[in-house]
Amino acid sequence: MTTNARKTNYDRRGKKKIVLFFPTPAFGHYRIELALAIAVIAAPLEGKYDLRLIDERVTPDYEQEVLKHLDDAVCVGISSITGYQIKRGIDMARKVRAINPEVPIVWGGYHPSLFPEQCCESTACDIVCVGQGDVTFQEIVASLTAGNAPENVQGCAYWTPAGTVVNEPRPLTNINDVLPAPFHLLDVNRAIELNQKTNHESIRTTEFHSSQGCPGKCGYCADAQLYQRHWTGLEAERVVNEIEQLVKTYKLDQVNFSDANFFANQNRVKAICEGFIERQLNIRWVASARPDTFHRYKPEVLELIRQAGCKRVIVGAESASEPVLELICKGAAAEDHLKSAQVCREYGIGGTFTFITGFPHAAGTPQQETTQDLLDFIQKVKQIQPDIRTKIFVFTPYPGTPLYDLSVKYGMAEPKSLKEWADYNPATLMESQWVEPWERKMIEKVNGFYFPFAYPDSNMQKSLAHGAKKWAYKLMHCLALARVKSGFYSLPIEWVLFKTFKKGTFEPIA
Ligand code: B12
Ligand code: SF4
Repeated sequence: MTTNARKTNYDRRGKKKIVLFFPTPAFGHYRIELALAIAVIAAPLEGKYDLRLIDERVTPDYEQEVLKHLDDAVCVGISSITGYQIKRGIDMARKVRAINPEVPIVWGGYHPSLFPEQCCESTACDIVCVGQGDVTFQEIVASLTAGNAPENVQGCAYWTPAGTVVNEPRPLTNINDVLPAPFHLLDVNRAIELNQKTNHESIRTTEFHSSQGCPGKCGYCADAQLYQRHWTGLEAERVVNEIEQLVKTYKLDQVNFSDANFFANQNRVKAICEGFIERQLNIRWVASARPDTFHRYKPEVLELIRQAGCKRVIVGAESASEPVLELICKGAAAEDHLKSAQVCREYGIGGTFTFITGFPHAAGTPQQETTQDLLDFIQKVKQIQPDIRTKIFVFTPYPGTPLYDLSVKYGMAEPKSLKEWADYNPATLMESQWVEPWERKMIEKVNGFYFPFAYPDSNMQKSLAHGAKKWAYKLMHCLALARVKSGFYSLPIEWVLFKTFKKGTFEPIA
């Protein structure tokens, strides 16, 4: 797609429809997390325009649903994070252009916010919403329906034949001033059912976004770039009211908070838990916590968290090595991880502790924390509480972060266009220069297979005690424990057999 092929017409007077497309965000199997980004930007436009929210993963005939509304469309909006979602977004943009080259295409989300000019250089994109979208998108739409390019809209960039114009940034909006996400514009029931089917589960789960930003400064995290380390949370009462409504409407059993840092404010968490208990919501919930925050919560609040149905906290531990924790500016120590594990055990709250291996280091210098070091530490966590799930991700440098800049300094090739960013994802970075292929295999084998059998969680303990497969599980448990204790993982016949019969690992994040 070349720049001079553009026929975009910013004069959208008289147009009534707004098409918002949420492309599949990641390659491979991920649970469907509701497309809340497009719901939030749709909220202020409800009742004024005919809104079509289309999620590639959920909407049947999604392509036709996007393409059939173009002639009467003010614009087509596309949401994207870095990587595969761009690929799917570009694919849809090409189809839109082929049917109606005049309709402006607006991109928003983390990736376009980081590279507004680069995005507008691609003919897949005319306008970029930088950062929060609710007010900016509303103003972009107002500008287009008045017949103008978004010249006076803060927080946006837009293509013109003379080049891309980047407007001044928009100050952050307090999340309490943002309207509730209109879940009814998304096909929530279908998303729930698809998740139930793919994950073989009977519970009904959906996402909820209750705060934005995070005061942390982890060097691999894109959050600071968008929210400038400024955390704001929805008032507890609003969280409880909205969730109560969702539970009733969609008969929910579980809510997954998609906040960057749900536990940032202890008083708010306390009030939310009290609300859940008072209203007898009887739901389970999952949320993310920093390792240094969670174990410092007051015992009475931790008890409330348990009583209010917290099923699992997702703790971004990342590393147990002091130099690595310093490199990544985690602001937490290995001791914090272990204390958080103890809290999980004491209060009967499940945990998923995530780790990252393969942080950038100069050529010729050794990795500061080897895969074996990390596995040894995870063993300590499992010994404290076998119910804790542990995930090891291989580091992928995400743009807009200090560790991305360091990776480029150490020789990583930088994508230079929207199209090149489309191929940037953990799957294509398999040959990461900081992790050897054998280490990836080791992680999959030991963390994904031997640890869960060696330190069985409550589900596996049931399988060890009862059922037809009891003896097979018991045998696996003994073998795995012997392997873990001796550190001898060669000739992993049982692992090869397991992989032949079962795909994936046992431990989903939530
Ligand atoms: C849900 C989620 C997922 C979901 C869905 C992704 C998605 N696109 O929503 C899944 C599970 C698939 C996922 C996967 C991954 N994720 Co993720 N995920 C999130 C999470 C927790 C919440 C996103 C969300 O729903 N926010 C709520 C909505 C309301 O906010 P929003 O998306 O920012 O949207 C606002 C604006 O951006 C804007 N906007 C957004 N879209 C649009 C569209 C238009 C047209 C307009 C005008 C405006 C607009 O307006 C919205 C309202 O203000 C965020 C962290 C966070 N708390 O935000 C990380 C986050 C988006 N993920 C991230 C990452 C790195 C990943 C993974 C790589 C993790 C991993 N190691 O596996 C993978 C991706 C793999 C791949 N690329 O192949 C990074 C993204 C960094 C980047 N440069 O893009 C984030 C920011 C986490 C972080 N702090 O680093 N993730
Ligand atoms: S604690 Fe989480 S959200 Fe906050 S900066 Fe670190 S990684 Fe990002």
